[in-house]
Amino acid sequence: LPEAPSARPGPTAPILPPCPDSPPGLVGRLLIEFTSPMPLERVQRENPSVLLGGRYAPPDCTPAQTVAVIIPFRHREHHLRYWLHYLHPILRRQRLRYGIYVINQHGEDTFNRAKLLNVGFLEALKEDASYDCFIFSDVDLVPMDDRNLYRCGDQPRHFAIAMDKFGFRLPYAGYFGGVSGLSKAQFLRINGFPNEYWGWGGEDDDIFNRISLTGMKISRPDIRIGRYRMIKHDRDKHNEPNPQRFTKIQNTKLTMKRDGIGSVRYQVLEVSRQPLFTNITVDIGRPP
Ligand code: UDH
Repeated sequence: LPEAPSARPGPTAPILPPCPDSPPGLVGRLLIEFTSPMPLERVQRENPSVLLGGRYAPPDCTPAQTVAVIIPFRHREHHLRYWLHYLHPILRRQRLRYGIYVINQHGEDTFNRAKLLNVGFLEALKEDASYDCFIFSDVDLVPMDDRNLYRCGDQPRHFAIAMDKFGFRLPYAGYFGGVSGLSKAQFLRINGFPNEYWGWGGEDDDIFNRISLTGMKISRPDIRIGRYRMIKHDRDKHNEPNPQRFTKIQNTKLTMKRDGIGSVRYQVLEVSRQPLFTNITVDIGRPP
């Protein structure tokens, strides 16, 4: 594979001042729609400053963090084009140093979102050991406000708190789904995410439990800023609601020690650096 260009300044690059805490040039509320056609060539043309593999660093300042955005994925190319179209400009305006990782589940066995996110954490770090903030985003969720900053803080962050499909409200107090962010240290403190939730549902509640059980608290943006549009879609094949989810989330305290980032087993089949993202196709096995 070709060497990925580095998003970090080289030895001859000038030393840039730290990026300001509130990025200048944000626009606030955004118009998000999913009706115009969105060919990948167009999205690539719109984002010439993004480096191979979906890496970016601001030209005028040094960010405090390096952010890996991890997307669980299978058969959603159409959604990914909208996501890239909207998110790259937003993340640039937020003055982030970042990389985009699409973790593509190989084969047609039952989908496993949380296990794919664990794979994303490990594989992103293999590419660049300087990642210290991990944002986990569904491919069909686009923020409606660029003041919703994709960065990590002293507590795990929940970004997608006001989705259109839930009437722009949090569906329940412990909801942690859609888009969330943990620093490397926070992620390791909860032993990462569970690997044993096959099919739809429950894994986000298990992650919420892990966070509470380790004495951390969820941080959230203002409800007017944490608004999201979801791309409408039918239920995917091979991601049926998991009937075990209700009992499993009762047992997080017992399972989180043995099931997590320390026990994840998988095989990377392909790493492919595309112009706007890195695609990692992975065999994560199948439910027992
Ligand atoms: N995902 C895929 N491919 C799949 C399944 C899931 O890429 O086959 C990823 C994708 O990033 C998606 C995320 O996992 O955004 C979460 O899955 P989801 O979008 O299916 O979950 P959500 O709760 O929808 O958004 C549930 C089905 C809704 C059916 C509504 C019918 N009107």
